[in-house]
Amino acid sequence: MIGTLVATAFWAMLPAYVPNNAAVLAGGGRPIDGGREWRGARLLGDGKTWRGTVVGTLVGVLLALGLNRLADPASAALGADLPTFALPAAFALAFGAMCGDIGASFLKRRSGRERGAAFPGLDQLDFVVGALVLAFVVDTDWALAVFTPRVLAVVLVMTPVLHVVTNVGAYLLGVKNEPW
Ligand code: CTP
Ligand code: K
Ligand code: MG
Repeated sequence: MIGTLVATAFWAMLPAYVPNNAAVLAGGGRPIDGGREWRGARLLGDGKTWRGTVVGTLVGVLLALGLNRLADPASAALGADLPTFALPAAFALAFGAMCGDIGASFLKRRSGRERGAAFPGLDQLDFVVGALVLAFVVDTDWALAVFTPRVLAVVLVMTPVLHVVTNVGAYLLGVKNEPW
């Protein structure tokens, strides 16, 4: 019961989990804010680039399309009813995750935090909120069917744990500058 709930939550959120990690690998090049400042601090900072955002979104969408092909066998194997992703939903999850992360950087700069500074709580959930909000806006019926209250509860508990584990892992591997 709880196993299928966790499997469904993880599966449904994978297209939102992967973009930020892809952006870390693909990042570099021109910052989205073009170096502009607002009220004495960078608008977003050098950590939010066009390349990272575009590649991250693309990787998330492609992953969702790949999951679509695996949905039937994976559902049968796990005894779960794993959802497929229509293109609008796939895009909303991936791009929404990137937007949530970008919005968090905007808030970090407004609160005097330099690039790379930690903002506990926000760091672990910014992309989830962005992904879910955009998914509910773009494909409301799909989002209501997939993200039931119980699945949402699992997502909100599971995501911070996964975020900490993947970021510490990326830091230890040397691909990320900070372990958050
Ligand atoms: N990245 C990117 N574009 C994005 C998001 C991330 O290029 N939209 C890349 C950047 O190279 C960034 C790295 O991924 O430095 C790590 O992402 P993150 O931790 O979100 O950025 P920080 O550098 O920590 O900057 P901030 O303080 O603004 O979060
Ligand atoms: K971040
Ligand atoms: Mg960071």
